[in-house]
Amino acid sequence: MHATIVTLFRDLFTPLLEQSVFGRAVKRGLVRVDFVDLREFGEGRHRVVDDRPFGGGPGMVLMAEPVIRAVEAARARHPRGARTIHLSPQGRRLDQALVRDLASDRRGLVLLCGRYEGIDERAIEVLRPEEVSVGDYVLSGGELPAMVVLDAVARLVPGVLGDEQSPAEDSFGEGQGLLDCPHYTRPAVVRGLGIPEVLRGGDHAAVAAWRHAQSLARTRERRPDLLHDGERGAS
Ligand code: 4FV
Repeated sequence: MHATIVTLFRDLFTPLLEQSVFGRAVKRGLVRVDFVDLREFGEGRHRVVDDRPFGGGPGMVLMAEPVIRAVEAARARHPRGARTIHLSPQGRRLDQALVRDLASDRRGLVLLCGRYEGIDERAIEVLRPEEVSVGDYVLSGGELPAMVVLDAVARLVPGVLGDEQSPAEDSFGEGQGLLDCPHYTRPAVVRGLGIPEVLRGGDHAAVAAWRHAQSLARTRERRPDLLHDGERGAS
């Protein structure tokens, strides 16, 4: 996995690149992340990248030319081509199916992080990026959404998750698309609360059946929208 991040704030990514699962994947060379600093493509000696919106209104807008040049520079780092993703509330909602699609794509990733009120629309018309949203709320920038994409995709890169975890078992894992089942670990009693007996029986088939039933029940209860018609029926 090779991702190039176009941003004004690359230091926001440092903790992700140095710690935990993602940090280990970077150290082991399974994931490569580099940056294009949008400021370097700013105009004039003050390297301006934003200006007031045509038509008035609050805030500032990222100028088209600096964004276009920065993304072109990022794309040039991907000889096998790259998918350009603009993180934006106007985009397709990120879900595990899109994450799987991105992870299975041999091309690199260019992640464009907006700031201020957004990016001049002509940069979008010229670059024609895929637009992806992490949720229906407004953040201060595209950096956090970009980190969400990086972390979710990296988990599906072979070797990133040690054998202690398998993406298939994750929520929304391969083909299931269900919420995850409850998890328990030692001690067997916590504040007087025990654990489901089936988990102590050692009968793997029974455990798997119980976990699937729990996932289905939870999904029906909390996210019926995730269920296919057949699954929605009576328990
Ligand atoms: C966002 C989201 C998001 C909007 C304007 C950055 C901000 C600012 N990106 N999913 N939700 N972006 O709120 O992806 O430029």
